[in-house]
Amino acid sequence: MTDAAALIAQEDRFGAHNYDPLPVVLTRGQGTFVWDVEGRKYLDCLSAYSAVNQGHCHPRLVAALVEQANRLALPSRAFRHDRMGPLLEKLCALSGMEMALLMNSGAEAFETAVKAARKWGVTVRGGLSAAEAPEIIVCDGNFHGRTVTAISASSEPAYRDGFGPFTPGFVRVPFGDLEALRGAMTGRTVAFLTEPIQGEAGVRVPPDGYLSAAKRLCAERRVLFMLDEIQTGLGRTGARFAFEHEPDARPDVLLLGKALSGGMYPVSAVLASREVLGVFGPGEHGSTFGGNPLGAAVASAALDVLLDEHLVGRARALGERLLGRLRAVDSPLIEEVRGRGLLVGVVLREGLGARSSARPYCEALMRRGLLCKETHDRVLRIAPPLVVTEEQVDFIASEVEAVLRAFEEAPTDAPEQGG
Ligand code: IF1
Repeated sequence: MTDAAALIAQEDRFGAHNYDPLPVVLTRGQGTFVWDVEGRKYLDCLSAYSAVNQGHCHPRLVAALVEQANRLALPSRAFRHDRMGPLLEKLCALSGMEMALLMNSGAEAFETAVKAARKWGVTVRGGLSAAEAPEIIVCDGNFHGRTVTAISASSEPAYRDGFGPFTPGFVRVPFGDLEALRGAMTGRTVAFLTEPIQGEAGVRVPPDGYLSAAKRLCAERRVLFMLDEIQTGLGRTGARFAFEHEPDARPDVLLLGKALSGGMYPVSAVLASREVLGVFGPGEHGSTFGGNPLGAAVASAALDVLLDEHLVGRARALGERLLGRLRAVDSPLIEEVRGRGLLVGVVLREGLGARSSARPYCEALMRRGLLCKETHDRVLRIAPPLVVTEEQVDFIASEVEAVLRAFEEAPTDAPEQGG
């Protein structure tokens, strides 16, 4: 049995099967590349779902982690530490928001935002009677995490089935539909929360102007406009934040995670005004690891790398190149190529039998040295680290085209196609 096979068997024997990973066992990463235990090299086109925007094992992030780990890792929030203030100020300067609250996972940022919106609505904005429960509007197809409250907001049976009862107070509307949003707003609505581009739903970009119009509508109704940029933020879409693709879509509440630490340590943040984050009094919210100096040191370095290496501009220019190259592929298998910056989805047509599922294409690409992941069955999600080069972008486009061509010739029931 190979090392890989033994490791897979060991993982399957002792680990819960809550994922269906590609059959590759990775052991090393550097920049845009990862290597498996047999020494094969792959171009990473997932970036850990956009957490590794700065590239794998970036030397500045490793150095920040090691230096801080040798000094102070976790004093707890019972005491202050010297990494907190500088990171908070850097985050607010980068985002233009007034204050931040640091947590660990994206789901915790979501939970924090839900708690803030509810308490803000009831104790600051008002307008709800004691009998009226605050409501938060979310979008069909959303993904905000795996906690019971996050899946309570989800429309996806696969994320919800079997895990109820659910947290009440979420109202769902179609993504991108402003009139549906308007119609769903009542006196109980305290916030509207959406991803600016839906990642898990298959890289769905809303109509131009949707975010700005939603923000205006929220302002008219004194409802918080909250954006989950945990996946789209920090350069991924070719702007610092995806809301910057529209003229005036700055949110009242901004959720960050993933690339906030460059994938080197779990750090998430909720950024908002003093009025909103002021709803949390001492001891009312937090977590053991939230805001610890180790994560703060890594996050500070991750933001420096983002700016020093001009990763936002790279994502914009190389994303345009990648989208252009993929859109130029004339294939009967492709329904649409969509996305922004280096967050790209290749949507396969329906009705092609086995060839409508993206998984076999991902497995074929894996055999050709390129790692990406299917989302929602028919979408190939392509999101390389933002340090990707022009040559590597061309390689990605040519390999995707080669696999598509192989599947074009394949009889519909041939699973082992493309490489
Ligand atoms: C998994 C999906 C992506 C996110 C947005 C919050 C979170 C995520 C927009 C929660 C996390 C991850 C979670 C990971 C796979 C991946 C994912 F497929 F699940 F939906 F990227 F699209 N908001 N997304 O994308 O952040 O708690 O994970 O730190 O759970 O399988 P987290």
